[in-house]
Amino acid sequence: MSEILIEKLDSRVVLVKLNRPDALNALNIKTRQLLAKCFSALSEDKEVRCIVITGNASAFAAGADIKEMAGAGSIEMLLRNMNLLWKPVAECPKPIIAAVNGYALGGGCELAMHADIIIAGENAKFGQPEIRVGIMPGAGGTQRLTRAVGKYKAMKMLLTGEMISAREACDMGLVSEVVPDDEVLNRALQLAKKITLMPPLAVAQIKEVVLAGQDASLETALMLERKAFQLLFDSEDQKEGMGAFLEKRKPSYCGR
Ligand code: DAK
Repeated sequence: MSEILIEKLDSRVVLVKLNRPDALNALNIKTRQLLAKCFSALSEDKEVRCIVITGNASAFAAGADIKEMAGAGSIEMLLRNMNLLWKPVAECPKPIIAAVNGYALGGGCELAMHADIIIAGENAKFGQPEIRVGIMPGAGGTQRLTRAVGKYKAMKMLLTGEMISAREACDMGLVSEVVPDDEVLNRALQLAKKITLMPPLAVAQIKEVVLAGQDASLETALMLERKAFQLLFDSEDQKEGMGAFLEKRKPSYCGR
């Protein structure tokens, strides 16, 4: 059985499922290599409009695989160059929805934070417990988390390694929506379906501008927004969307 399972639900939505149940979906090197390969391919697949990533009922992912890191030295960690494997996920231009049940810890929480929308089950638990095993986050935990929830909530999680509930995570801005555990995947897929019906160029521009804008000054970010906004007026889908509104019918977007 592969460490990740990839299912095309229809040609536009792809479900990526982490599949190491015996290790609470801990992200070993093999899993991350497969994830990198999968996200590179999905990024280039013109049919795919939304990706849902999930785990199982017990865990989204309980972190990087501690068994693979325990004996490593710093040069070995450097040579593993794991950031190259996170890149295809971080740079994926398609919307990513994380459907989280159970533990999303360490690298698992960081993987969820690579998503654009996070749907969590009521009993999901989030945390950055790396400090408890003598290290610190290495895939965005100090940065994406702080940007999502602010310094004081982030510091508390990072310095104590304490887990937080899905509700707390939602209240602080780390989760988009909390639903009953058994509805997580359905809700994520429902949102994915909704996104696939939106104009793909606008979807892609929104994702690009939100992510790039976060790291720019407000002035620069607003300029990025303005340029992307103007660009969309040359798309067939802008004419279709506004035409459909005026003609009181449903739009049908072609992605051009
Ligand atoms: N790694 C490896 N195995 C893990 C694991 C992990 N992170 N988490 C759980 N497992 C395994 C357990 O070893 C156990 O396997 P067996 O002993 O049965 O073979 C099985 O999953 C079930 O776990 P437990 O028996 O512990 O289950 P419990 O329900 O009692 O406890 C738990 C669940 C989630 C509270 C506990 O398993 C736990 O504390 N897990 C570790 C959580 C953690 O510390 N996560 C952070 C890991 S460090 C990098 C980027 C990022 C990172 C590193 C590098 N680069 C760019 C270089 C990230 C680092 C991390 O995430």
